[in-house]
Amino acid sequence: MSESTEVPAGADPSGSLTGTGSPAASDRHSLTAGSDGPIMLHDVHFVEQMAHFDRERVPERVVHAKGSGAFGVFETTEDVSAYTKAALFQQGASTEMLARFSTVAGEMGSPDTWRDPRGFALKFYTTEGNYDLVGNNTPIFFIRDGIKFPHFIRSQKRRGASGLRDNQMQWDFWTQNPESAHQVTYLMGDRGIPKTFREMNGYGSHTYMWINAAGEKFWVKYHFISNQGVHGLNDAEAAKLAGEDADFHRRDLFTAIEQGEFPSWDLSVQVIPYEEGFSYRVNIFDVTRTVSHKDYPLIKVGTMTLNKNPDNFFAQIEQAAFEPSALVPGIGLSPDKMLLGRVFSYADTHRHRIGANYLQLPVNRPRTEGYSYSFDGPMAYDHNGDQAPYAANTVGTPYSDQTGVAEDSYQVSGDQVRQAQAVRSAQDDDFSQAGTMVREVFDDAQREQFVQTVVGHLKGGVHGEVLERAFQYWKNVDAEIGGRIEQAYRAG
Ligand code: HDE
Repeated sequence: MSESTEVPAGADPSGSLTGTGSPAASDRHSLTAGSDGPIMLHDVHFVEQMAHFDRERVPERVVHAKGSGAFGVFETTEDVSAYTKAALFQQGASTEMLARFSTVAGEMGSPDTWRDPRGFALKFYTTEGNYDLVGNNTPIFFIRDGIKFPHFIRSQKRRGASGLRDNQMQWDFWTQNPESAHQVTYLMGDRGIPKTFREMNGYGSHTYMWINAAGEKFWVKYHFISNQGVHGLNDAEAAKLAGEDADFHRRDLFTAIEQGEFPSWDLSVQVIPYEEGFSYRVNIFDVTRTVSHKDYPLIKVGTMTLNKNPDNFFAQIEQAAFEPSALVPGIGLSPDKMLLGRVFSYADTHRHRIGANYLQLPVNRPRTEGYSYSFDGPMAYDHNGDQAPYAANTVGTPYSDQTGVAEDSYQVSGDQVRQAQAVRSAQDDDFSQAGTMVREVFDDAQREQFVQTVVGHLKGGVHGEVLERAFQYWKNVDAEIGGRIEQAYRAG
């Protein structure tokens, strides 16, 4: 008996195309020598479908692999021209943008609700080129020197033999790198697992430079405050959701936008005058530190609203390439060693993950027009026509020729050394700000929850010297909380 060839209800049998655009013979039957015979190699449609399928994936991001995104608009409602000349931050400007939210350590299919910081990556398609602000939902980070980053990330990922994650590795790394205390306190606290992507804040985390039209420089710290409020999940809620719906955060974001409930965030900045930045009591170029809001209050800039879901997840979210090196006039970097390490790493990983011409993809391409001296390469789509491939030339192709002090530069001096950033005061140590969070930001219930969360994490396989060091780590943060953690651990 031969197989049914009935066309299912709703199907359209009017024909599909091959990759070269001609009619495809069949999407349901390969070409064979007789109905029971072998497949013919000259079934080009079959061969093309298989070969393309074999190449359907690009490598997942080495960190922040699981993420979700949406398009939107950033509207500058306030006048901050005293601090920056960037076109996107001039009052009344409205700029199309893309946001991608992510977990850090998990792989592409990992549950959305694992305890982890969340990425908060933004791409603004400005009239002066793309501006990418690639931050997290926490204002701080685990380490202060980029050279430690691969080690830190490997301690969060999987063991060589078992392929399992290992809390012992995590605490071994954290306790040997006490600058992590502030971020680990945040991670184990109430905001350690956001309820949804919509209900978390975003931070630039590093200190960046702003430059106004007169050439004056300022240091800024970005705060995107959620208009949906900030809410978290506890371990039990998160574990339940991880089992029931690993894509809980992705589903929430997509559904909300689909239903017209557009999430929004107000952007404010802390502005630190240029000279003060070098002498403030904590090192503002150390990403493990926050800067007091009393000293530098938030100044509102505008509002970001996400109002459009991707048409295609792979093309627009998986292939989206965010990079802290994408800057526009009026915005610069700072001497933060983590930030400077990142400036190299992102475009490098994009060239590996997506390809040398990743900036030509619709989601990544700038909206500006002009001449560029980047030529050819794999999969070149845009081209330079018959433009002279060298500068300067006698045929008048524009080229750039700035000289002298760079507008977004800062002064540097000293020998080339390998040593940590300068400690500026007694408060500029690794434990003070973490201790303040435990004592002054958490309330009693949050402190109790925090103790339970840390103890639960330690009970997930932390032992021996690392366990002892973990108790000491928390005693250094706050003697009382450290004592409570040790006691609760030993009691249970
Ligand atoms: Fe990243 N990070 N990172 N990071 N990061 C990446 O870039 C890296 C750091 C952050 O949604 C990678 O495209 C180094 C801090 C986000 O596509 C990679 C260092 C902060 C995303 C990379 C850091 C972040 C990434 C992996 C230390 C918060 C997701 C794939 C010097 C302020 C972006 C990719 C997206 C992604 C490197 C530290 C945030 C490998 C070397 C600090 C939100 O390039």
